[in-house]
Amino acid sequence: MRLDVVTIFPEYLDPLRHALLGKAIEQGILTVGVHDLRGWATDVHKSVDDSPYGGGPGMVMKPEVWGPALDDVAAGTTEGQVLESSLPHLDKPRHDDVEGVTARAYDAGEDSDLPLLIVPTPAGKPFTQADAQAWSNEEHIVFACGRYEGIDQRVVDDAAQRYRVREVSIGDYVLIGGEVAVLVIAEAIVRLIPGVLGNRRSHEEDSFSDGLLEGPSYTKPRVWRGLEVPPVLFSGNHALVDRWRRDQALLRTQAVRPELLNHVALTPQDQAVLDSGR
Ligand code: JA5
Repeated sequence: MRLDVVTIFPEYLDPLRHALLGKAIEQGILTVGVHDLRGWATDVHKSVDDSPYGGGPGMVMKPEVWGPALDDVAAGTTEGQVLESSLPHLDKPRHDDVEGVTARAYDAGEDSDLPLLIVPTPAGKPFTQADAQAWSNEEHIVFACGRYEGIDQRVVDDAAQRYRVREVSIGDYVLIGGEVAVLVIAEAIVRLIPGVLGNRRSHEEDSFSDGLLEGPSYTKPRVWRGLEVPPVLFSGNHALVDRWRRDQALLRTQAVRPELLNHVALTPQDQAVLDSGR
């Protein structure tokens, strides 16, 4: 997978090269390019923003800077890092280069060969674990980081000619730019790429994977500051342990995120646990 990020604060994305994502890069599973938007500014002051039409506070990011930046990053013609892990997909014939396939208008729907453009914004659709799972199969994802009051909307509208565009929110709060949201989304995606999470069999026990929050976990010592580990975890009875963990997940979900239960298939036993409600 190749990830590109366009931002006016490239150093904010340094954590992408650390820990889990750094390991994926070393393993050759992931290539990351971080691009300074000001590299596409044309005036002497390298300005990337201007006052909003219609008035109001703040500044809006300029389309004449963002347009060429996203064109270049889509084409992979940016200087700097070689597109190592993404080279194979560039060799692949495009669908409309294949004999018998007729090129169609690019607004006739989404072309699955196009890279994915993710634009974090509090006005976007909520980013979910299902999105992370789906996007972990992408070959090329580009992130556009806004600052100020955001990016001129025509940039996002026009980018749909070269990308599959997704405007996404990571939660109902305001940030000063998209950079931190990119770190969140990138980590959620990359950890799901096969081979990136070293010693994990599957992600089936992750919170949200069965629609429930995960219950509590414990390790040694058996008693710590007078607090005991629940005895069922020493029973050696795997069925009993699994049932207890399911009960804990159900009860925690009911307590803190009850709306999630509307999308979970509940057995009569699950329902009884919830009704006994603690
Ligand atoms: C702010 C210019 O979902 C939380 C988010 C807040 C926020 C995001 S995502 N992007 C921006 C932004 O501000 O680009």
